[in-house]
Amino acid sequence: MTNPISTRKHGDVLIVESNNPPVNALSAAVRQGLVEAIEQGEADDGVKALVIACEGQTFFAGADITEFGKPPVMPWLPEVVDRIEACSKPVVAAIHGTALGGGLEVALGCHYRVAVPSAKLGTPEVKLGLLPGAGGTQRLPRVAGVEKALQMCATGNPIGAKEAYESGLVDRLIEGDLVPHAVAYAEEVSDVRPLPRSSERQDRVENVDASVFDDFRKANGRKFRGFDAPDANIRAVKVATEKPYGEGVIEERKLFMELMSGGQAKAQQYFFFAERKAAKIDDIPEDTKPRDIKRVGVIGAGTMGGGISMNFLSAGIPVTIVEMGQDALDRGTGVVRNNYEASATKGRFTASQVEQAMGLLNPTLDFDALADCDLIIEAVYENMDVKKEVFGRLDTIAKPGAILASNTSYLNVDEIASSTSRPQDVVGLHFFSPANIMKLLEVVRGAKTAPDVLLTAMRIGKKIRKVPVVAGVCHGFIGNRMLMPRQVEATKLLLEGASPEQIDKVHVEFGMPMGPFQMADLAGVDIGWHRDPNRIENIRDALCAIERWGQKKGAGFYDYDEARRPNPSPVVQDIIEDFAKKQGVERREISTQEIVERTIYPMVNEGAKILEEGMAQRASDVDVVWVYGYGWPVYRGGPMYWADHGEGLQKIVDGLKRNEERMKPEFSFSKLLLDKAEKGERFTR
Ligand code: T1G
Repeated sequence: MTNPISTRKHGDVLIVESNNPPVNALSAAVRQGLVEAIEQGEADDGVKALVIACEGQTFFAGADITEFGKPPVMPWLPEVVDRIEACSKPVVAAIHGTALGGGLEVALGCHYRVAVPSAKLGTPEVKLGLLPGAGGTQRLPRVAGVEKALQMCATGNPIGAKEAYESGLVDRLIEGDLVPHAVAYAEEVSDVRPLPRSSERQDRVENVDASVFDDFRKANGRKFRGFDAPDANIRAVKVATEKPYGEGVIEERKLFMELMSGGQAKAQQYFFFAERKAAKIDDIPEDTKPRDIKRVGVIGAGTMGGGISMNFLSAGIPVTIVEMGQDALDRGTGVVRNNYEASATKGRFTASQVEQAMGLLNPTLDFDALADCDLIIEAVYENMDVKKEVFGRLDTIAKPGAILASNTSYLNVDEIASSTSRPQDVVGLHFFSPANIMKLLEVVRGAKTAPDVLLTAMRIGKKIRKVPVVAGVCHGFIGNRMLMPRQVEATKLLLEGASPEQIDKVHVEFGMPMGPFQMADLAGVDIGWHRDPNRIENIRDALCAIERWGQKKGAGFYDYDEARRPNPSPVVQDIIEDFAKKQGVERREISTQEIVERTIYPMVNEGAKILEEGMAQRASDVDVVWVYGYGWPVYRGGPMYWADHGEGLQKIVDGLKRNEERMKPEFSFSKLLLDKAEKGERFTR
């Protein structure tokens, strides 16, 4: 193993550089090399100061997550950071890319920090179910202040170099070449004594009003609900205001070990790698090249078409958006502008970025304008005939090599492809609504989709900041297919005696953002309704017939007040009881356990069927779909991880068997699930 840390002298400054691609993770070799470099600099009388920098993409992006769960290898990170800080000569951190987690802790161990304006600094440990475990929760508030430390540690969101400079976390912003300027800065401070050691600073952690911690908790209650790590981060930062550094880090270590040994951290670390694995396509040739996407076409300027367009516009890719009529076109482009302006008021975009994005949008009624697009995405009415007609026309207009994508959320992509002479260029790009916000993108691989088309779809998905997951052609692909058994059983449970609020409560307490009926009201109870108010065959038809179409109508499964808060509806309760009577369903008390076994366990069973049919590449992809597409609580890893590590497959099989009769005829066991349970195997690592 070559030493990833190299040293070279520039005048009387020792430059210590890490070369540990891809992100300079603080592996054992890097940690060892840093300690040796510090000792080398300290022992050399010709050295008056040191600079620590990283080659490649980024400054240290944190501890090496691949080492987690393995026996610790010395020196461990807290020791390395303390050794840097104890150096008798000034050490300057030269930051570019992302100084994250242990990487920021190394920078905090340095006496000074300089950064290029594009750099980001953060403590994302909380997203791994952890907290900064190398002194970060004690040094960060001492350098950047308690409020900034709370925001960074408890949310895990990085801040930019400018914000870091304004908070005191960065001492100087470097315009131009980073390392030479960092060396010059080191020259400047080489004689400054006493050395500014972060752990010794008290001015920013004294006389702190203790209410700031509870206020922060309250302000973020919804976001942190169910998670262990955010509160542990808040507690650790609070200790920095109560105890000297030496005692504070002992408390930090205790909290860190508690989190590390807990199930949530394991689930969130599993998910970190699951998300990255989803980007990989297992079975295409290594040398497959993606096609170049310079211009995108979108057909349909409705909610989805507009949202889809925004993803590309925000990534600087021009979009030609086509509609059938001028009114619809104007309405669609108006919605796009309004969305941008609404985001600008929240500080997500500057006014010039909005104009820049809108300047890339080319609205037109002329279908032929799509002829020069490299990727054309259809977002028209969810009807197979309509889609086949659109693709048939596209086939005559689109240039050779253009990728033709459908945004369908259920329909058969192979059948759509069959309406063209180029099925190899057809793929599904299933965006989730709102398309400009939701990160999940199901990339539906047709039987004839070419490898380079699939690869291009995955790459462009990442470029527009989505999390793309490959799905096979089946009804509902991965996410919506697993949603169906949940909805079927939830509706049957209404007839059998459970209320919408009882079922939703079970799901919300499980950690979902909302339950099945709140979700139906949000999306629209009338989605997929046959629209004949006289044809009432189920509870949904009955609600739609009296225009209880959900939140948009102020009433659906719930009544909504002016603040859109859901209230149980006596009208709905009557409809349910009416239906139960008509269908001769005897109502009874339904337990929480039965609701879990009949609405969450069948999702795992369906996920297993998806895997046995090859409709997902791997179980962790199913988990990525559910976390990013539906808000499955990431501290439970995802449906398949939770089945393995949360419930256990045998318990799930037993629960499904207990309810099998009530779930027929829709329900049937996945053979893969039965097989794995019997053999004591797992879906995920
Ligand atoms: N350790 C090991 N591997 C890592 C890694 C890490 N910290 N970060 C990324 N990788 C791998 C990743 O799996 C992928 O591998 C490749 O690098 C590129 O990653 C004591 C305990 C830095 C913003 O949480 O946020 O420090 O798939 O696809 O989009 O207090 O990676 O190619 O085989 O994400 O350019 C805290 C996690 C750790 C940062 C770059 N640090 N990383 O994004 O590339 S805990 C983090 C990221 C800690 C201390 C605590 C991102 C990135 P492969 P990528 P990217």
